[in-house]
Amino acid sequence: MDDNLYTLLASRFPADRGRPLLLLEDGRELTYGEAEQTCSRFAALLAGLGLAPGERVAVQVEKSPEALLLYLACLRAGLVYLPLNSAYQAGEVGYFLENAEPGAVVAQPRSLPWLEPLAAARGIRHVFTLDEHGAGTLVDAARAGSTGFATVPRAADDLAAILYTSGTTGRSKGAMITHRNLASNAKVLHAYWGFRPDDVLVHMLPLFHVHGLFVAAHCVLMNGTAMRFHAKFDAARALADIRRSTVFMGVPTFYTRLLAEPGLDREACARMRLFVSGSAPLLAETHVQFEARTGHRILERYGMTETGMLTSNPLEGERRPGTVGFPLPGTSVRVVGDDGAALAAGEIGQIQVKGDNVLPGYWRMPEKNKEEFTADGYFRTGDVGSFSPDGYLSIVGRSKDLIITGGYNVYPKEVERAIDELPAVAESAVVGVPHPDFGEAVTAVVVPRAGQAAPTESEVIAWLRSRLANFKVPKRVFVVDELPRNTMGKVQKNVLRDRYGAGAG
Ligand code: MCA
Ligand code: AMP
Repeated sequence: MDDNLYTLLASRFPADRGRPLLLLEDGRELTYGEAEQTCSRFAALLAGLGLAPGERVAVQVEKSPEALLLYLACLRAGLVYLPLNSAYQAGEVGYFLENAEPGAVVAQPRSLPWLEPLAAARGIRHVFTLDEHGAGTLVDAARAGSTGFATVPRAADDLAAILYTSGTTGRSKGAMITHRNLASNAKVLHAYWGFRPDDVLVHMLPLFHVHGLFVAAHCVLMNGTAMRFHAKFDAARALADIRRSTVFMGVPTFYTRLLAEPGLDREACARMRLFVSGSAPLLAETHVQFEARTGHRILERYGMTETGMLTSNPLEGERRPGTVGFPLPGTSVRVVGDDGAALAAGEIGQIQVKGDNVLPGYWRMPEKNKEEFTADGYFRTGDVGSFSPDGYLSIVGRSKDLIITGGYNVYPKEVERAIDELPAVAESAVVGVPHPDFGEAVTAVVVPRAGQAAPTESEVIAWLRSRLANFKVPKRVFVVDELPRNTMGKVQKNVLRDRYGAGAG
């Protein structure tokens, strides 16, 4: 029995392989047949390098059709796909390469000057390029490869991907995602959201995180239908495509930006059947405004990199603003108190989850696995919430110190550490404050070192830009004499959020 996710997906491809998988911005189409062939060539190339099943392939590229096919090729070759946000800087990528020990790296050509030495220092022999147009040494090397690559069988518990998520300590953890995790979630979402033979999805999410790579793309592949595939989100283009499509998936920022488009109305959305939001809290106000303008009630769902999708508002029935709906079939979700006992509806506690979609653990971090799972096998999400009496889950906060900005996660500790490396800084605190576009804006509060000239806002920002992915760089930096602390000496981040909340928008 082959539990390779690719085998499942391929079993759902249309019998007529001349049907389109990708409808591209320039009017070109990529058919299922063409996708299969290119994917086969990539898989043959990787396997031909001598990479054994289970070895990691790190990929830091911009979105392109080839990037999607490279992911599928890794599945097909039994390799473990390790996607990295294209905004990550050398220091961030260096850690991932060190920790995951990939056998090959595929990178943006512009990264080669720093990436090649990093890879060489870690003994990674194979480095390929792939640019935003889908060209590069990867494609060149694969050109002559076989179009009949035989998919490598995998067991359900074999790894399909490793996705790094930052930790509250500032150290990233590799979430190990198995073929079972992905297949179970793909089947459930495809059914729960009622995919139809005539569906066309507008795909504007990045491909290096769960939402765009697994949730959106897997639904389309499971459906054997087409997606309108864009390099990135753009509200005007989204609106143009919504007029001729049926399903849209996005983070809340996509929806607030769509609402700013004067052309967003019922007529523009007449062909649409489903708008899905996730990755960050959707304001009830956005939900209500969207319905008033379009007649559509956005379906909000909740998930994590470590778990895939966990809960969803219903396709049929009430989609309740400010809630993330019901546990998905096969996923068990409970809200527990500090003593670990399950709480009654209406009570607020820690959200814990279990199911075939939940990761087996973090890559090479046995001690973390002990902390993050309960004795009876539930994963601690770090999210805080409560169930309504009729079973809708609401997320009311997080016990983890995390900022979600435009759907991307930023762990304050990582940014604070980078700021504290500045010689003129004594200490710093990073918080998320409300932001009309990104939901939360990363905001830094900095205490200068005694006797030194205080760093300016622009100096701190310039310093961070060279070290961290751009979305982690604070939108504002405030210099203060001291940080507010409680009697235990702990920085009162809530005080900072209140104090600087108004200044960051
Ligand atoms: C870009 N910038 C940001 C963000 N993105 N700042 C804060 N937060 C962001 N998310 C900054 C850049 O640093 C840059 O600043 C300026 O905005 C313009 O950059 P650009 O790339 O042009 O921005 P954009 O195209 O407008 O991007 C905004 C975006 C994008 C469309 C909201 O961030 C996006 O696609 N987000 C989706 C993230 C996502 O897929 N999350 C799912 C994770 P400067 O010019 O100063 O450098 S998966 C997940 O969370 C779980 C599993 C789940 O439940 O789905
Ligand atoms: P990530 O680790 O990037 O996958 O982010 C997962 C986190 O995003 C979750 O633990 C939640 O805190 C948050 N999240 C995802 N979807 C939602 C949602 N619909 N509402 C509120 N928070 C969400």
